[in-house]
Amino acid sequence: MASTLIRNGRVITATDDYVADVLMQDGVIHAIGKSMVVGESVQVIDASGLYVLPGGVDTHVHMENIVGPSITCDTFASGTKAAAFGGTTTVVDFALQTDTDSPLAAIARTQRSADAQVAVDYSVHVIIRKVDKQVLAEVRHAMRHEGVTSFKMFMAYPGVMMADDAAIFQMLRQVGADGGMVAVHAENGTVIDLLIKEALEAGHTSPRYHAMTRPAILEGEATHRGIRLAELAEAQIYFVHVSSNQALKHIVAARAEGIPVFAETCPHYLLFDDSVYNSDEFEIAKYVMTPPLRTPEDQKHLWRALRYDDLQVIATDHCPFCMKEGHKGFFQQKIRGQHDFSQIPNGAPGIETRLVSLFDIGVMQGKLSLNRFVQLTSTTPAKLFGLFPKKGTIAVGSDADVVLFDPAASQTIHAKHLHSNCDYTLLEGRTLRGRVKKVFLRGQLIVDGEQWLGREGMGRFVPRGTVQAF
Ligand code: DUC
Ligand code: ZN
Ligand code: ZN
Repeated sequence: MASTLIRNGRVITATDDYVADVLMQDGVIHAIGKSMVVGESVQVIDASGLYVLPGGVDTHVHMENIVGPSITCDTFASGTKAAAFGGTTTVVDFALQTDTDSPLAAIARTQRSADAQVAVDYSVHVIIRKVDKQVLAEVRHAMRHEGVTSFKMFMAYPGVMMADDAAIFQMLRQVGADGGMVAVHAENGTVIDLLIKEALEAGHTSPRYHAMTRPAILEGEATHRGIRLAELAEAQIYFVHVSSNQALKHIVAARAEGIPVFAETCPHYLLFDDSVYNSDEFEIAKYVMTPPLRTPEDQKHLWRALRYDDLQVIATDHCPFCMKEGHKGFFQQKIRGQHDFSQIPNGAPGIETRLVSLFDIGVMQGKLSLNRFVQLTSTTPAKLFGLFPKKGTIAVGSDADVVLFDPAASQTIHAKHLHSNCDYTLLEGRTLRGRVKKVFLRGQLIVDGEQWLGREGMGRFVPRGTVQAF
């Protein structure tokens, strides 16, 4: 395989920051040095003035996922192409245990769809809805033999996705003992469903009531319950999409007690607040995601937690649904909830704008150091989900997943220029500093400016190890 030398870029990892040459060969980083001399067969790329970052690792994305009665509008092909353009070279999606199949069947089914389509490397968390002896046996098998070491469970959506506390406890106990991770959606689902029913009965049907029926206190209550279950199970636990200080305060306290609690937030909770819901226009269905956007005060706490490591990951929860009826052949997406907010599929796009938006509002605004930016978007997600050091860093022997990032460039975001199938972006018209210039997947150039050089199916399923956070 051809070798490429990235000359004179500023290499930034979670811990280092230096100018060097990086030689990529046979899909991995072969050598890092100064003024390296290479043969004529090696392609040399001048990266002077550019950052050389490890490819982003996004451990919370939804392609072709069934969410209630809808399916997310990105295929594995479109979603991973969008990921690549945004500087993300590894994604962890979901395999859903349905009523009719088992965890192992869910993994196999997802792989059958993904393998031929993915343009970046990938893995899956298995969503576990019901737990019995057979499920627990398959979960253990998935961890030991399939390289699938994380599982997601919902405390929300009764009758659809919700698992009861005993099921979550059983999973925490076994997966924790085996060194894997249970990722939890923490909201008190039964109380939320009651609030939704009452709102609709009162004639409150517009999208703003999505937020009003999912108050932060119910995220906090479920987070606290999840922590206590993990404590009893003596297991590590990971909270997805943390949005509020109500949740954070329990996470901070538990970590201070020495309980291995980990958590992510998402760019939308840092970019926007609940003032967007001050309208009865259906347009705000764009912001119907779960949990909903919170107050500016919550946002301040999220930034603080990111700085002091009470939050360890920023993942997108890329869960796209179109606003326009029939866009790219997708019908009945957000519009399903035109007369009933509870029918709006929950989720928003964000996979392609994660790095650049966080670079702008985090690094450029002095809230995150460059090292911390890399740690939150690549290194720690790789460590928590068993991908490190193959993924998540620039080191000799790691996969040559490399992003050349121009900190001096800027761009104005428009949905029509992005690569997701989604017909909108929450960042429409916003100018952001920083730009992904080139992306390499295992040494192959897949994004070169606006040019797509990748192809469907070139991504690989990555068998993962256990949690590497201790
Ligand atoms: N939770 C997610 O993680 N994604 C989409 C919807 C939801 O409730
Ligand atoms: Zn969720
Ligand atoms: Zn999600």
